[in-house]
Amino acid sequence: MDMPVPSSFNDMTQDEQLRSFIGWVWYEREAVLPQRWTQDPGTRVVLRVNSAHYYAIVWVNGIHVAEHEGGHLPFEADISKLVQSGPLSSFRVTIAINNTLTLHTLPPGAITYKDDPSRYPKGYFVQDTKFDFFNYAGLHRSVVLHTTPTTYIDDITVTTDVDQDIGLVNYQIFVQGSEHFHLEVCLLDEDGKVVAKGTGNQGQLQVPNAQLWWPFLMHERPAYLYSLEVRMNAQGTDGPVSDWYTLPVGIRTVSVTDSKFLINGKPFFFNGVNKHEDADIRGKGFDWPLVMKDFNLLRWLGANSFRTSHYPYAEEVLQLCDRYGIVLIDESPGVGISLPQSFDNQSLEHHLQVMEEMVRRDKNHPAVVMWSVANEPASALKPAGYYFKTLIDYTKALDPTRPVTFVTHTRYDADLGAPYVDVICVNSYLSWYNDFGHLEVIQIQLETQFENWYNTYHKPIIQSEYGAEAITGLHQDPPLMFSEEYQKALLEQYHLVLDQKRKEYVIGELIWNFADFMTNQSPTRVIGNKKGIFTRQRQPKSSAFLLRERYWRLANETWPHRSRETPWHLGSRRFTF
Ligand code: BDP
Repeated sequence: MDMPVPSSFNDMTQDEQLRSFIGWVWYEREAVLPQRWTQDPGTRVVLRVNSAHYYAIVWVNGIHVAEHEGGHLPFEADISKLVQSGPLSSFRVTIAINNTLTLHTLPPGAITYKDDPSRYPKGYFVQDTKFDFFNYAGLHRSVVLHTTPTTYIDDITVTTDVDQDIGLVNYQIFVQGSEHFHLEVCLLDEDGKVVAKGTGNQGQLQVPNAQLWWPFLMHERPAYLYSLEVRMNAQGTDGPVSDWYTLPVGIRTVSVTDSKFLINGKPFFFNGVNKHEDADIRGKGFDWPLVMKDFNLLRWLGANSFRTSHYPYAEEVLQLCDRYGIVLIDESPGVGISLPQSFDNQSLEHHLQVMEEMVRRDKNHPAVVMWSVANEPASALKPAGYYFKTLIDYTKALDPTRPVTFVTHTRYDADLGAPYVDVICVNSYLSWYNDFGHLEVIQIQLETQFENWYNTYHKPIIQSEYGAEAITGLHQDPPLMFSEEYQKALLEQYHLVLDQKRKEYVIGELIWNFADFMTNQSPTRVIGNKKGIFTRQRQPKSSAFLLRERYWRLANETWPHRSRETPWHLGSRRFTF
């Protein structure tokens, strides 16, 4: 059957067996390459898979070229030898994908065989998961072919600092294919003017009167991006080779005190949301119109941040965050780690590998200000202390410039991972999963929650999830659960306490969730999770207007000196694409 890429395969047909399919699916297509690529031995041809959920094996003309575990991070294979060996300029690429989750995958899952013949057919099994979103599968992001010279710029690491009004840009460049190369770097401002130059594979550029990268609404000129142009010249086996790459660079600093999160030395508040990569029909497939609509809704809301709950998002999303000044907490797929077996060495080793791939992919984005290694693990279990200490230490070693956290729902006095985080991120569903229907208990319980955490750890706190389900169009006053009024009233109760605690040590609030999203079927889910403030089709519920009023007001109060947003105006519009 024809299958579009990028897309999840699950919702593409009327076939329920395909929708809930567990096992191997096979993607295959022929591709034609320009002769230039196949005839020139100085060209390196690369096949890059941006996301294949979950386990993938790749063949080119039937020859195994890559294998990868993990559904949210890219991998690639050098296929030059295979496509340059004969006169053919077309070749076949085959990608087999298995969506089975086990106790050692991220996220974990388990296949349970039901072997009571009086209740289930022979061989019957189900995939159990401990996370609350549908396990969509397939090629969720593009599969691309690209070329480099045989000696090429393989990676660049940029970190930035600020000294008075001088921006410091530290760079390190990794070249593959030859030991003998010459590197030139050049930093350009947004007008294309060269502001600093350097040579060699590492160094520091100094930018006097640097324009800093500021979050959306925190400054009159947010999200300023310089361009780092890297040019390499080398002596290859067949003569001189050159390669170049341009990387957007935002100069900014991030630091954490016992009660504040500082960006460029100024207190930053996460007025934001949690998201999912999720939509009708395409499932988790990347879709530009959807991404653009979401960014426009974020800016309409006055939201300055989001968490990539509960896995790394497409790189295009991070690039837009850099450009708009939307701050990110970048989260790994460590969601639903709940059984003791998922804390063992095999799981830990894979988790470390995922952090390595994630930091390598996302390290240069100024929008990313913190790593989250997990969401709601069973962090009261005995092995959790060692597990999170190892994971957080390792992440800090990979990237010493950003704070690291994980998001908890464990009690403050039982959490064995919390001692190792820089910021306490806590989820709570007061008057939803407990004391349901009783909005009057939220204030006292939330106050207690914050005080307990703060008095134990003296670290800044983010309310990293809170919310309630609302079926759009369902109204009930006085508010009852599942109505738009109840969702709104619950948020308002949270806000009363958040307004107080923001003056002390609470540094952020991330609503659960930006939009309704698909989950497994269950008696508590009405075709998915309905805690969105937008529907799955991105239409606002009443709570979206409440949040919009709040976020714009908070921005105006906290950062009054920023210039006003340009008002919507009639007349012609300029589109860039
Ligand atoms: C939290 C989870 C999130 C769920 C949410 C909910 O982190 O993934 O979707 O609860 O139940 O515990 O709506």
